[in-house]
Amino acid sequence: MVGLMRLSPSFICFMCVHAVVMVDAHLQLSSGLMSRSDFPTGFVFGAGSSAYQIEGAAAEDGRKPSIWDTFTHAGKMIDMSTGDIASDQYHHYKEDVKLMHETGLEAYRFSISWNRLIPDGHGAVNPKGLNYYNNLINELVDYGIEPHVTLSHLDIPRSLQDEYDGYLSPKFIEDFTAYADTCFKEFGDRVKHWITFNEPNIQTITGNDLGNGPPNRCSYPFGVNCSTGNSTTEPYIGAHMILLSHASAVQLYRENYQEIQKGQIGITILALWFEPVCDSPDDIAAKQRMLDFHLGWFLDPLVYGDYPATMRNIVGSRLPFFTENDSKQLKSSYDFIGLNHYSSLPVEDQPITFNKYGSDYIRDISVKGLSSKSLHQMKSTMPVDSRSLQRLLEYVNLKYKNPAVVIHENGLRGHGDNCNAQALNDTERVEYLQSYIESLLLSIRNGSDVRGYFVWSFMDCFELIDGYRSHYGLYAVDFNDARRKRYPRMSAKWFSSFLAKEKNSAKISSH
Ligand code: IFM
Repeated sequence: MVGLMRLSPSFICFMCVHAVVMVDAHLQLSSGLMSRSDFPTGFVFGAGSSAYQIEGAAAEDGRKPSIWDTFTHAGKMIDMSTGDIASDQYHHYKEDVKLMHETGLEAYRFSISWNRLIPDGHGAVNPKGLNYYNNLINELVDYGIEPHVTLSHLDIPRSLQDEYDGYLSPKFIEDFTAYADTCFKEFGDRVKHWITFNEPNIQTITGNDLGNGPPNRCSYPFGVNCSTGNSTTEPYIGAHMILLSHASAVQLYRENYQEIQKGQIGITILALWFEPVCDSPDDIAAKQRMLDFHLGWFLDPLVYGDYPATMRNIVGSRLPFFTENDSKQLKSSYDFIGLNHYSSLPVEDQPITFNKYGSDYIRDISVKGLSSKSLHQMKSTMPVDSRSLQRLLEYVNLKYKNPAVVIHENGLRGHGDNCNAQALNDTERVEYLQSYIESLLLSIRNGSDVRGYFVWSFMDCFELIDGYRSHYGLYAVDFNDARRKRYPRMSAKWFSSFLAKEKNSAKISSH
């Protein structure tokens, strides 16, 4: 029949994925109705950073290298960059905190550099490192900005890597707990929100499977440019040790500090959402496998005390086992779960792929969607679909007993020159943030227990994926300027006015 054509399955698949993006554009247009005061009492809005990405002063005041210093100094970044100076917050923290205050931030999420505080990973505390973090925390507290502190944001002391392969060794648990102890003891009178690890579910994939992040370990035929490693076992061993280290630090906090300091502690994982490319049973099953390997890998042990059955079935004995005691210690070892959410990815069932950019973890999951090229590129190609956040939060609510959740990272990547007029007039980012914050509000109204939201990132910094070739900041940083001058983007102004609304209405209502 003329005029009737058969759509090829691949075209139909193309449409399912792209329809999502188009519908979302409509959703964004309808926004603007929400305000700060729509969020529950106690809900906190902030923005974030991490030590290696923002501090600079890499060789100053007694700081010794982390695995990131080793990686960047070996010329492993695509743009050959390092975090040696980065945004230089180490020298500009006072003006940065003032900027946060002017923006109206209620909280600032940053991480402590373990190797600045305890340069050898264990042993003596560096007084200058201690002084720096005390000053930063005091400055925040003076301005009424809550410090939310990550203990390990993908960086660990190089000395521990050299000594015993870092988080691949059980020795890591003891050293991490001792480091956490120092932080609780020194800063816990003012810090009430602790995050043990940031994105361990990506750390071990990039660091020990693909090798495209520190500690740059992988094995043939997976990953690229590693001199040593085992992609088949190390991601699982590393994640296991990190989980046990987290549980040990939480136990210490609960036993020795929580009652007096009255803080909260949790862990933060990268939490993408996944959509099956087609509605076929195979793709739907692939989506669930992906969720189990991505979220369940950490959330199942934390909520239920063991890895998801899917993982055990597929990974077998390469997946370490928890003792009864481990499981007990892990279960409920959080006051909140931190989720870093950027968007959703299409997932397609795909039996076994091998190529030199492939990942053994992805081969285990047998999905296509993350496997091609490399995992570290994924965020640059993500479609914008703020409903992915609603789906994620609903899934976490239903599958993991509605835990308290904090969205610790959400933001939009910009590419290229970060200080030109177009980069400063970042209307796309404004739309992105507005649409995601709206989705968040809808999720809360739908019953999710979300306690906070942090934009990634407060200002441009050294990006883990591609150094200074991309940026997420509300503020641009001129990396060609010795003083690293900061410039507000449109998104900073938008976020500021969004946050100010409540203050205005609060003032009005108090009269
Ligand atoms: O910059 C990173 C951050 O360190 C961890 N989460 C993703 C961000 C953007 O790539």
